Amino acid sequence: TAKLSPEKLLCQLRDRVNVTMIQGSDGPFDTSEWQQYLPGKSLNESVGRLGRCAVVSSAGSLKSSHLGQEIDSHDAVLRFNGAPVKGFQEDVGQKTTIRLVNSQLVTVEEQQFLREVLYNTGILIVWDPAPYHAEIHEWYRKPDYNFFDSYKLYRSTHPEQPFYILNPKMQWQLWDILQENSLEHIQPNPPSSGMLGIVIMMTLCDEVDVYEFLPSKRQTDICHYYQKFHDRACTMGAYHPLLFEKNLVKHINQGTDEDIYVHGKVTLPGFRNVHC
Ligand code: NCC
Repeated sequence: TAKLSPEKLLCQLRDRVNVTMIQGSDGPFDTSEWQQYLPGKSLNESVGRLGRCAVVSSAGSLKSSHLGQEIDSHDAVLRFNGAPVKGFQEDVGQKTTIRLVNSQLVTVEEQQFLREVLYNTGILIVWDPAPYHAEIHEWYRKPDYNFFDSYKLYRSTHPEQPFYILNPKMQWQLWDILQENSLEHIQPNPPSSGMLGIVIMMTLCDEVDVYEFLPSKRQTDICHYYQKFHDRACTMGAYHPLLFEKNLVKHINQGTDEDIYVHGKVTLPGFRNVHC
């Protein structure tokens, strides 16, 4: 279904998707109140220059994968939402450098988010679905989930832990590229945390290995490796354009089909290594 060559697609991603975190100089966040809460250091300063990185999807197919050691051998590991490592190290490893969470988790499960120790490791990034190409001010007045109070509370209790808010413009810059490269019309819903996390790591790392985003031979209807819940929509997508995301990632994969089948592993270049 892809219309552009893998090389051109990588260039589009590199040049059109602006991966930035909200800063104290940005629009409605340029108040003295917000200066207290937003991290002083940029994400780049917090992580430094990264070589090999791993992105670990939360898919049920990670179960019994024995990928833990391989995942931990990377310089940095990104995980999603409430995906645990405790008790699952053998399959998913134990290193967590960055955890990308959706805003629903930072509000609805606020109590859990504020209490659960799993969130206290690594760098946190929260994202919230914004209206299509909305201005930051418009989004700020009406976020999909109002996570701002919870964010502030978390920052007050964990001031040393870097915790960023993803600039919402990124999700639609990425969505536009997904749409342009698909023959079908895509529902205008933002990409999944998985797809956002992949592109975040492509901006920070020399090379990115993604695990079980494209399912291996272990593919299953079990939604997450850490829960018993069954739902095909977890792998194929319902709200998020997951199927289109997966087609795009398959198209730019630099690894082998065997690596996908056996390890659920895709290898992507960091944007530093994309030459246009
Ligand atoms: O399930 P979720 O995603 O936390 O998974 C993180 C990312 O892993 C990839 N994935 C997951 C399961 C699966 N079988 N195959 C996969 O490829 C996807 O790329 C996914 O993004 C989200 O994207 O934020 C999502 O969050 C959950 C939920 O809000 C959180 O887990 C917090 O509890 C959403 N589920 C529900 O709202 C019920 C999910 O739709 C998207």
